[in-house]
Amino acid sequence: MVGLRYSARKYFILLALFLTVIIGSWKIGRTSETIVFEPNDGFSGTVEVSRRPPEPPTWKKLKKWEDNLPQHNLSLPFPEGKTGRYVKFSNQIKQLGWNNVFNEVLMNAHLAYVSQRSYVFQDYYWKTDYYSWPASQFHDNPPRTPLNALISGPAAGGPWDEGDDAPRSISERWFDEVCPPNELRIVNTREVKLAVWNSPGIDMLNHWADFLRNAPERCLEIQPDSEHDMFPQIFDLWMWGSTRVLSLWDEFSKSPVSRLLGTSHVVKSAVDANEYLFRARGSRDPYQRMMAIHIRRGDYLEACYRLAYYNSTFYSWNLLPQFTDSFVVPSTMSWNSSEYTQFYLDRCYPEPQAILKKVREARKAYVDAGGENLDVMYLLTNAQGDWLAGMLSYLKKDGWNTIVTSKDLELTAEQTDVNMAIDMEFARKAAVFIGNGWSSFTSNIIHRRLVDGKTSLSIRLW
Ligand SMILES: Nc1nc2c(ncn2[C@@H]2O[C@H](COP(=O)(O)OP(=O)(O)OP(=O)(O)O)[C@@H](O)[C@H]2O)c(=O)[nH]1
Ligand SMILES: *[C@@H]1O[C@H](CO)[C@@H](O)[C@H](O)[C@H]1NC(C)=O
Ligand SMILES: *[C@@H]1O[C@H](CO)[C@@H](O)[C@H](O)[C@H]1NC(C)=O
Ligand SMILES: *[C@@H]1O[C@H](CO)[C@@H](O)[C@H](O)[C@H]1NC(C)=O
Repeated sequence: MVGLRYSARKYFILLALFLTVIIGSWKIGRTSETIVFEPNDGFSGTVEVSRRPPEPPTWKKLKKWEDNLPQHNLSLPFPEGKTGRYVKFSNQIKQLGWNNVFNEVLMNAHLAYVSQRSYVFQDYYWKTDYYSWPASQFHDNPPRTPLNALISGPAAGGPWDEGDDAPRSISERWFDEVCPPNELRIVNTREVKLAVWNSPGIDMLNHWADFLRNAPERCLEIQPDSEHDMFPQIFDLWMWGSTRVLSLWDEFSKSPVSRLLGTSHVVKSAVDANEYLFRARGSRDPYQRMMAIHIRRGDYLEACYRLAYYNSTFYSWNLLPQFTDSFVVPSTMSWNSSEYTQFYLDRCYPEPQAILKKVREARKAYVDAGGENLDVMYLLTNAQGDWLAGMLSYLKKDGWNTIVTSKDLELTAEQTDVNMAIDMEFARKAAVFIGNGWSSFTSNIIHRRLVDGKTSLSIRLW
């Protein structure tokens, strides 16, 4: 078909972007050798063996709960039930870090919402390296976590606003019931995507929404064009890793998908169980006095070198212009010089003195603007042993009376499974948050903070 293949020039640009983004956010380059040399650091999100419950959870009850959602009922009137309109995005990215998946889940759910179709939610499929238990203990390969363990809200089947008659999201298991093969239209992304493959995010959204709204079939399944498109997502990594995403912010941040996004019951239970750690000094609301800092370590050093080599910008919402800590390389620095690379490392992989400096500056700016004094610190990290001990002693000297890290949490098997979402929840609630501009983990925390109404002054980037 004419126009299907990208022209050679476009392909070249795509390839350059591919390298940028892959290395920036995906770390597909992490080889088994890296893991052998850095047995702990290779597994950034996972809980150390000594802290990990012996068996991974089966999620039996939660799966049953999902199966029993009230919208899983053929008798419901339009736009739900057997006459309802549905869209399943089978091109959604799988087996990557949770946060690369999470931003796409939310944006697809918003797309389904504006298209007046029920969004089909799916389990989170782990990138096996990141799972907290070894392959010998997997219940499924790759391991899967029900979406409702990680989040709650309309994207995961929760209710819309009162009075909003949009169809609720359904599970992929229910999709097979309500959309039998003879009523299903399969759409390959190539049929729709090419027209907007390099457009501002908002144009991609509107183009797909028109298509999904106008398609007469009740049941649509979007399948990936894996043959021609390296990232066959609707909102793909080219978009998340560039300023094209920003045109979506206004609409997306006001969407009920964002406003009604909630914390899962599993995450909430872990926050409740561990919150006492932050009350060492008996304060009423520890979050009002809390700064949360996201420090990527271990494998991230390698990633930061590559981010510099490929001139990577910040990721997604970290690019929003209202933040004071934007990242612009001075034009006087020449690419791939040691000065240029160091400029990236200072921001991407800050050393303890730089971390302290930023923490002081962020605290001062917050207090000067009328914020409460901050003396509770939550340090979210994949850093190990010695490095962390050193960092903690510096912070203590700097007047942080209560310091808690990811390693201090006590978690059940279910909570261990979703440990990244628990860290993100503490970072969401803290008065001030400092994150890593290249990280999707940071970007999704920022999304929630802004939707919660937190100020841009309370959101800092190394
Ligand atoms: N608990 C916890 N997990 C983390 C932290 N930083 C990174 N991770 C996890 O480390 C794992 C590997 O990260 P990535 O593949 O990079 O995943 P990601 O969630 O998309 O995030 P980014 O790398 O930040 O873009 C993921 O499961 C992350 O959620 C942290 O501070 N705390
Ligand atoms: C399914 O929906 C119908 C119509 O609203 C309702 O009468 C019925 O009780 C529902 N079934 C279940 C199991 O909730
Ligand atoms: C990064 O920038 C330099 C200098 O502008 C350029 O030569 C190089 O091709 C760029 N690399 C990528 C992957 O865009
Ligand atoms: C970039 O810098 C590194 C380290 O100095 C060097 O080994 C490499 O050859 C350089 N690459 C290019 C394309 O200049």
